[in-house]
Amino acid sequence: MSYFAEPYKIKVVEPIKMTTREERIQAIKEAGYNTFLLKSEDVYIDLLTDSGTSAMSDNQWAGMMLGDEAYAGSRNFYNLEKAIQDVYGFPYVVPTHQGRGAENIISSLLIKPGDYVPGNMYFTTTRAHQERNGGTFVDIIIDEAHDPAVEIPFKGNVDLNKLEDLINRVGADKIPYISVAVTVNLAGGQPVSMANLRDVHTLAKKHGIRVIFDATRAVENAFFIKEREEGYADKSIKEIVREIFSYADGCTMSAKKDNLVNIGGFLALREEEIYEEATEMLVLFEGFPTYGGLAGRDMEALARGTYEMIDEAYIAHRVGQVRYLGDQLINAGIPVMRPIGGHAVFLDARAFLSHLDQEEFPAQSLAAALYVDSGVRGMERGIVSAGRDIKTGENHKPRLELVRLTIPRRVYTDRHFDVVAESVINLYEKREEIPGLKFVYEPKTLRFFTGSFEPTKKSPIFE
Ligand code: PLI
Repeated sequence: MSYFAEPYKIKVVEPIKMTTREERIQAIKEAGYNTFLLKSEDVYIDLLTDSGTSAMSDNQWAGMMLGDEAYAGSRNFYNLEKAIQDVYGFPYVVPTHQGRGAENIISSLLIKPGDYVPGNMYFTTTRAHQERNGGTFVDIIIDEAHDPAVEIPFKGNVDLNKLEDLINRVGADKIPYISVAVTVNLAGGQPVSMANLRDVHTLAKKHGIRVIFDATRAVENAFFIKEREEGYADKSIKEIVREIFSYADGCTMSAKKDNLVNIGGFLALREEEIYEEATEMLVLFEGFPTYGGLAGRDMEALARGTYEMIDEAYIAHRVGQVRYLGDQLINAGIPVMRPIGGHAVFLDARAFLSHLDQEEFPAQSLAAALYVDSGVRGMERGIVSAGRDIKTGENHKPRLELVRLTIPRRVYTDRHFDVVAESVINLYEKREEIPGLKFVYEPKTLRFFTGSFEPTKKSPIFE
């Protein structure tokens, strides 16, 4: 059986508000056509992100009551440390409030001005921290990852030639570490193969360069390896996760994704010296080493979530539910990023709204139009998210211009995804009417969060 019903049942429900089209037109106008600025209570099905939006289990909630809120030496920290050592295989664990807390620490410790940080496609906060510390991000993902239509099993792979060329061009001493995301968020949640991770590690070690993984959705990556890579079908998800991380010197983690918690993150490391330096930064920016940026109860929920995420039935259903939505759209001929990834379905806004120029922000407009149509909230992942080049001030123009429909873990039923599919198909039928947008307010950093827009012309879509 490839896709089965939820391997859990519902014990608590959270009612959601139904809104009218008129209310939604007003709400999106007030939000400056930016779905980040909508009030959550005005949203029917919230697919903005899978970050911190998971439903926790009864076991995790029970653990919350066992929070030991001591400033130092909380028992929940030791439970968390043990879980991370066991599941990921790193000896040193630095708890942070979320992923970017870990990114701040590792980037500040390892990157010097003038350095280069190769990575398999950028992620917004990851690149922002690298640049803040004087590094230049260099994209070393395979070319196919930038084409939404190419269907290959491991579209998140590193192009080893691009990596080797960079090492030869700038020298290994200018590369503090290679940053590898498993899976690759902005490439559509696409996985990296085990063989590729192994090869990156071998090449890095040949040149004495560290490899730091972004572990945010590594369990989803492990599922794809089990499903698609020869020799892994009979291995457990836990074994695959352990092997993945055996090819890294450390990882940053936004535990708000894989690990099924609403807040939390960590930096995990293999080298004692870096760990010691990291804890010095931790006390400055996050908190004491046995809590970082977290309450005892949060660390307990995270420790328990770290085991729930590697449950075979859980992860098969998780990826299957994302695919359930994706397949409905593919069958209806909607242009989406192929193949369907681990955490989200990405609409290809460039193909969907081929009448718009990329500088009219097609994905931003499509996300706003979807909200008005059905109260479904997605997120722009295209030219707005990519921001401007820090040297030239010009817009980065990514080939991928996407609307991300991100699936929270254990939150919605398949019926919700039927509604989402119906709305996207409805919009596709009247896509010519969807207008472009222009900035009314453009923040200097991470502009997608708080920027606001207005339509370039009047359209029935927004009236
Ligand atoms: O949001 P944080 O600070 O816990 O984590 C930052 C972060 C790092 N790496 C990756 C791959 C992410 O996806 C990520 C956060 N992602 C968000 C918020 C998202 O909506 O995808």
